[in-house]
Amino acid sequence: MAVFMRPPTRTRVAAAARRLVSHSGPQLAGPQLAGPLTLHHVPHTRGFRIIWLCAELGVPCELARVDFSAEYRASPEWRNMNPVGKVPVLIDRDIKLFESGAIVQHILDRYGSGRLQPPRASAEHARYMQWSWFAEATFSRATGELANHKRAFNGALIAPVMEEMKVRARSCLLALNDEIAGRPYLLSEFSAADIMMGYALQSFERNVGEDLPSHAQAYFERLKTRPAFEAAARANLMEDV
Ligand SMILES: N[C@@H](CCC(=O)N[C@@H](CS)C(=O)NCC(=O)O)C(=O)O
Repeated sequence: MAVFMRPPTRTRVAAAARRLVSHSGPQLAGPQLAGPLTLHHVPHTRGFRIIWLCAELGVPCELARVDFSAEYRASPEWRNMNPVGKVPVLIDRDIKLFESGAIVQHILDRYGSGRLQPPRASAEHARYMQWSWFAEATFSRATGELANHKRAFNGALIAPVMEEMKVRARSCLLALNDEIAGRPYLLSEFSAADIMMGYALQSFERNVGEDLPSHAQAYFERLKTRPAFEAAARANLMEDV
C-alpha cells in the first residue's frame, strides 16, 4: 500500500455515491439521495476540480448552474456568494466557501478520511501544498488572465499583454514538464495536487492552445484516463442542470 493511502470510509451515502458516480457522473446524487455538498458552477471553469475530487472520493455533490454574465456576477445576490463575483462556490451545510483550492482542502479534510493527501507536516505534504498552490496561484493565474482578457477586451485584444501571459504560462508548463519526467504523478501516488494541476492543464489547452511538451502531455493523458476524471468531465458539461 502506498505511503498515504488509507482505506476509504464506507458510509452508506458514500458507497451509494460511488455507484452513482460510476454510472452517471458525480452530480447525480438525485433528490432521493441528496448529498450535503452543493457546488455553484459554470462548465469548463475551476469547479471542475471539485467535481473531479468528489468523483474520486465517492462524495455526492450536486451542481447548481451560475449565470456567468458580467451583470449577474456583479449583482448583490452573487456578490453575497462570492465577494469578487467569481466561480466556484461550495455550500456544505454550515459553510460557504469560495477559492477552488480551499474547497478541495476542505472536502479532503472533512470527507477524505486521509485519502489523496499525504500526512500533515510530512515532507510529502509540503510538496503537496507547493504543487497545489503552484497549480492555482502561479500556473492557472497566467492562463486565467488570458481568459479574462479575452472576455474583457473581446475584439480588441492587446497583443503584448496576451503574449506576456502566454510566456508566463509556458514557463509554468516547462517547470511541470521537468518535474513530472520519469514519474506518473506529482507525488509518490495520485493526489489532490494532480487534481489542482489537471485543471491548470485544461486551462492551458483552452487558453494557450499549444502542444504540451512530452512529459506533461503523457501526464495529462494519464490523468484523463482515470474513471473519475471521465465521470467528472461528463458532469462538468451540466447538460441536465
Ligand atoms: N483563485 C480562484 C479563481 C477563481 C476564478 O478566477 N474563476 C473564474 C472561472 S474559472 C472566474 O470566475 N472568472 C471570472 C472573472 O474573473 O471575472 C479559485 O481558484 O477559485
